Amino acid sequence: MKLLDSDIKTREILGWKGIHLLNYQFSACSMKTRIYLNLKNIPFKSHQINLSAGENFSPWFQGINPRSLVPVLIHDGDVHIESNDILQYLEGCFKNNPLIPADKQTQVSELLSFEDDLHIDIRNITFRFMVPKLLNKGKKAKPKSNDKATLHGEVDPLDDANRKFWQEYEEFGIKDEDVKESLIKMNNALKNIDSILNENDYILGSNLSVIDIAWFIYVTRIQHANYPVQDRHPNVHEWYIGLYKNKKFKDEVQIPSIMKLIIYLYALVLKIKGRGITNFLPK
Ligand SMILES: N[C@@H](CCC(=O)N[C@@H](CS)C(=O)NCC(=O)O)C(=O)O
Repeated sequence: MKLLDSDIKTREILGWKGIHLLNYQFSACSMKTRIYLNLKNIPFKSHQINLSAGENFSPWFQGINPRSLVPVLIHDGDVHIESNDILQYLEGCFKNNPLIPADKQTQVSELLSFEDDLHIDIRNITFRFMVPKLLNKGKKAKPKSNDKATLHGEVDPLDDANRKFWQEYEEFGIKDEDVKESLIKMNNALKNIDSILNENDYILGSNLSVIDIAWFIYVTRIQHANYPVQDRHPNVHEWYIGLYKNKKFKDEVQIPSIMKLIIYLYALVLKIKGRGITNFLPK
């Protein structure tokens, strides 16, 4: 989704030449975009927006993305938001190493949109089983900036939805019924992918595509949350191991040892309390 020049209030970026990615090292959608850029050998300048410190709600960033979300692509001063739109836009610009087969553009678009719909579920699973609430304090949505970017001239409703998510998270955390629902959806999607991978090397058939990148990120994330991928979806596990061997994938999903330790200890506490992920998974 390309923004209009008049949408952008942080005007300095309009003069940026080449490819710039405003992203956060540990954000799922950012990882997806970086892996894509790596696989296509597209040189880009990465600008880190620290979500844990709430930098996505700084007036500077709010003046760029009306949704206050990463990633944002700036290509010769044009601003693009929404990770899946960014991939499809870049594929149109860079024809080398195709990752969206020309004859499957509609299917890819539908599958990316399905994946995007599950983003809230990945959030629920992450913030319920991977990141203790205490560590998410800085994530409270900061007030709307006076110079907020617009979406094609209008106020963007998805920004309010995101702010509401953080407000409810602050008050209630992730509720049992929400995370259960999210796990059902994730389990169903992975079951389906598992049966596809029983017959194919990749999700779209015999060639690697953006759909593999997108699901590689989700599988990374749910594994961190201790979802038993290998037990439940063995073909997905095999496919994942294969992709993980590639540095262009692997390097983008690394997390620091301290984060691994926190995740491990948090999972242990939840397990002892009988509130771990396995207590919520569908049969
Ligand atoms: N549909 C959007 C989702 C973007 C999104 O939710 N990004 C997250 C990181 S993965 C973010 O910026 N979160 C910051 C926040 O919620 O405050 C996309 O694909 O770009």
